[in-house]
Amino acid sequence: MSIYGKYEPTLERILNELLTRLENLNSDYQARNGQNLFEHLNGRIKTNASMVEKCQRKNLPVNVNSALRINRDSIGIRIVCNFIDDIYTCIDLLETMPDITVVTKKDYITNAKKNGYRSYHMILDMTVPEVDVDGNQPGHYFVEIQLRTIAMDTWASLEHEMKYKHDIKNPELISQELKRVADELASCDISLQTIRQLIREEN
Ligand code: 0O2
Repeated sequence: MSIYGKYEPTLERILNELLTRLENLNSDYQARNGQNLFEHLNGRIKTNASMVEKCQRKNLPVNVNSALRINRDSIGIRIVCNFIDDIYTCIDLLETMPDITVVTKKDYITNAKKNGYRSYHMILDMTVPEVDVDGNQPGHYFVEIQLRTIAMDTWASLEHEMKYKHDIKNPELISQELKRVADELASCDISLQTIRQLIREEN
């Protein structure tokens, strides 16, 4: 039996609804502005094994309350944008969705993590017609949104892969190099945005 129990179909439905809404937002934006709001989207329900491992790592009881209430990333969506500005436009649009309240925001773009990680994280509280784990109906479900540029996403994927390689001979050097590359990519993101601005000013 999954840690999500009878709530799993609701998680799947919410994920699919949000992905559709975001795709529609992108199409509308494209129609109005002639360019994409984001380059691509990924969504996932955190796997049972991964959620159980997270509960154990945090010394939480392995149950549905920990999975859906204490941990807030059972539903996760990653929005990957071409330019930094587009991330903040997406955030503004997400905040206007009527059945969504933003619970937390972490701007690791303005304040990068020590290892060089950059991304913007939001936890949303979404009101849905289905019952939730506290017995409320309409219910409330948390959703984690991560917003990044393509460069930030490339770096995070590589760094994530490195974390699971335990046979690295010189981890300090690798961390140092990863940090250096993260900073170089951040500088490229700023340059790309400046180039876009220059092109816009010419038109
Ligand atoms: P997965 O497999 O991606 O879901 P939390 O850990 O969620 O209880 P915290 O520490 O406040 O709470 O979360 P934060 O800082 O918002 O980051 C959560 C997620 O961001 C992680 O989820 C990663 O996906 C991503 N992340 C954060 N820091 C890093 C980093 O240094 N490198 C990379 N590659 N990703 C990072 P999970 O649950 O760890 O994993």
